[in-house]
Amino acid sequence: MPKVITIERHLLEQQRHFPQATGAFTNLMYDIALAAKLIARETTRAGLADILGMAGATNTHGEEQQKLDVYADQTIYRMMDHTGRLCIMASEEHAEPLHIPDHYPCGSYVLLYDPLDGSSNIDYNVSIGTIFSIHRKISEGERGTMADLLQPGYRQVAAGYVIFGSSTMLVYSAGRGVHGFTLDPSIGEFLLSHPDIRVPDKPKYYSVNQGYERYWSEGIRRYVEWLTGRDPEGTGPGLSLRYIGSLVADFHRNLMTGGIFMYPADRRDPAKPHGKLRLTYECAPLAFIAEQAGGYASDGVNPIRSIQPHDLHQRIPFFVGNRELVERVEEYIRRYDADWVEQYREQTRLAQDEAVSV
Ligand code: AHM
Ligand code: MG
Repeated sequence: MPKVITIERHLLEQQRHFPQATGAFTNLMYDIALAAKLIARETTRAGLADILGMAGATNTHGEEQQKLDVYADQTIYRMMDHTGRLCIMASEEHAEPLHIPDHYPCGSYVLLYDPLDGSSNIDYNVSIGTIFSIHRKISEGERGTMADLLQPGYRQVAAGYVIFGSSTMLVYSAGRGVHGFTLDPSIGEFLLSHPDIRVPDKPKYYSVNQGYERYWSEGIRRYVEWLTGRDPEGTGPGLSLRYIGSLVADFHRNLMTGGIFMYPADRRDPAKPHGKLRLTYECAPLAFIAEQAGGYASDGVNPIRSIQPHDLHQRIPFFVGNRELVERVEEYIRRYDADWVEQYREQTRLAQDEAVSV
């Protein structure tokens, strides 16, 4: 009989590498897996249950929330608020930090999450996902603070995502490689199906919303020409295009096949010069996974992991995938978008100064 490794067994085996571990991290991951199962149960019934459609409320970005977003958001919070493992949380769906209620104890970890990313796809049965990022508490005092939430990506203890697709998978890294588990719905267990995931050396796909090409900078346009082998020298790798429009699904596919995902800054909306995706909830955790699998992530100027967030909901350009592809886009941006880089640096510096003075 093949060796069946449940997520519980895997986590306990990992814990043995840390003799001082109290088990809090292992249990936190186990709580996440349990929340994932509950969300999976609802997403797979989405077409049947009377759950589709808008819940009526709008989230912090002015977008209408759908019922499953609300369900996923509340499920994660409620699963975590009383365990004594976390000191503070933040969710993409809430403008403000989520504090642990006073009557519950606090622990030494910090959780940031995007409860259900790609929710505009729910109505069409397209894969969606949950993304999470775990830090250690750095503030003094019992309760967590904003300083605990606004830590750069390189300080993450662990990160991961759950993809609700043709099957449900949980993929995570705690700094010892990237491991993927598939939910066996018949026994309700996540089983280790993808140990030690590595990005293949030879990339297959590039993923970007090509419909926005007219808003792209010179650097991005030339880079995509290169990717597709249409550059003047004809030296590009000639990749195929795949774009689902659901970050977790696009990221997961490229992690397995090799390639690059990008959501660059564009000129569509002068009020949003920094792209769409959020540093703390989306880019930093996926950057952590990518790097643990041998890839790399950048905002086009700096490694994602080096960026000090100044706002919980900060948006940044995002390029992630095979290292040489991401480094190449940085080169194109340096060469063709120098003005933009200068402006981006200046805006980031001002936003950071403002955040510090508040
Ligand atoms: P959401 O957090 O509102 O779900 O938006 C994020 C999603 C990502 O999953 C995806 O990569 C991106 O939006 C797609 O955006 P676009 O439709 O502009 O290409
Ligand atoms: Mg999102």
